[in-house]
Amino acid sequence: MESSKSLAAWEKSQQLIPGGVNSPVRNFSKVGGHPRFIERGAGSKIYDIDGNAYIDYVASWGPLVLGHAHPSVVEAIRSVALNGTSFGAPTTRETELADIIVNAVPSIEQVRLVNSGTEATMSAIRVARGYTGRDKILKIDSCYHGHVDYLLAKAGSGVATFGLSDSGGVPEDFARNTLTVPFNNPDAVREAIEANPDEIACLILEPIMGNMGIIPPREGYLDQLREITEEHGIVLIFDEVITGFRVAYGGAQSRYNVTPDMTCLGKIIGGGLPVGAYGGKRDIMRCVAPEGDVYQAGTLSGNPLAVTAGITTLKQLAEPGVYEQLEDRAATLADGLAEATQKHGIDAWHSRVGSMLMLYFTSETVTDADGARTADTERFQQYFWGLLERGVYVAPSQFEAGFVSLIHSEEDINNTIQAATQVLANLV
Ligand code: KE4
Repeated sequence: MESSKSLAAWEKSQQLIPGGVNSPVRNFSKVGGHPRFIERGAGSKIYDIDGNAYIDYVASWGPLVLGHAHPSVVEAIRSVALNGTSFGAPTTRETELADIIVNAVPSIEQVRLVNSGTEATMSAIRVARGYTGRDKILKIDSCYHGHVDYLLAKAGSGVATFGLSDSGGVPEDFARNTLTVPFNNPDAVREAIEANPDEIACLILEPIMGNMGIIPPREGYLDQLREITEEHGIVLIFDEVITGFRVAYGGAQSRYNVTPDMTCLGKIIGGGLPVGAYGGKRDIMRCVAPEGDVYQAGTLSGNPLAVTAGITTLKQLAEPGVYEQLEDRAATLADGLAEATQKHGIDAWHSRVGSMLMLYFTSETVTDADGARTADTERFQQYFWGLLERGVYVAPSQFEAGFVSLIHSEEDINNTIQAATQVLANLV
């Protein structure tokens, strides 16, 4: 497969941009080799600068649930741009997007638009701290919520120890108030709360883990978290940056029928342009400036282009049959991959919720980050490159997610299964 132009582009970009990329996961460090520089996307496919075409399951890490360059999204952006790109003043479009979100997401009575998922989670936690007057936060091991200093903390040795910084440039003191517990373990949450009575402002989690592959909540887990946090006056925050409008129109909270106090959104609500959002119960959101004393701001928050791309995308998702189609296409793909690993005697754990899925190369079951870490990343690397050479682009890391979009055709799915079967047949 020709990739000399991408290699040359990679050599140049590394001179000017740290690691040659504007976000670490793009640089293929988890699978080796060099990244493919993308020229364009159309529907279910992306095309690199060497002219190779790929069926795309990264979907810009989730936002492109309608596929690339969806005509109505592109047209909406084009027409809005003719009237200006940003005013630093309110527009009715922002209210329209807020209205869609409030009506779709059970926990959200008021919402503030920001520019990324990181901003959304950072702001939601600040509001939870302001609302409760408490400093400590509880998070789940290996849930990722963006690059917020005190969320780049790793689990200490004990089950519920204080966070230790997990990134350069983050002082230990910044992680000190961050407690980390394993996913799918309500007792660990209870223990952490009992060990820090009346000190924990919030519990933030991805209701379906999407940053260690795909790990669904065990039956009843989310309900138990709702109960425990309610009991202790702890703000329950669902980080639905990935799952919002992905696994259901109302997100994971509507799929599992568990309503948190606050929700963070991103990705899909921007339709491929930079939008994040955080929202929740009115009496919590009234803490946010200028109404309340919890400060949060953003020059381009709610700008017309990004908001319009989001509105256009969400309107398409509100159409009947959308989530059934996503479910159906993703199930066909997941079943085909499972059949292929069984046929070739490959140890694998298959995980799927709605249109997000991941295949782990392990003989273990994967119910938390420790389970995910048993995966054979060498085998994943072979799988990744085998698929790429056959024109299928999956996430360049065992610990990310795959996304099926509305534009993936039955032919795309069948071609992907065929390619995966060939690759799995030759795995060593
Ligand atoms: P951003 O700041 O990247 O928009 O969103 C941060 C974020 C927050 N919460 C969840 C659950 C997330 O998954 C993310 C970002 N996701 C990663 C990939 N899993 C984005 C890709 C990247 O970092 O380049």
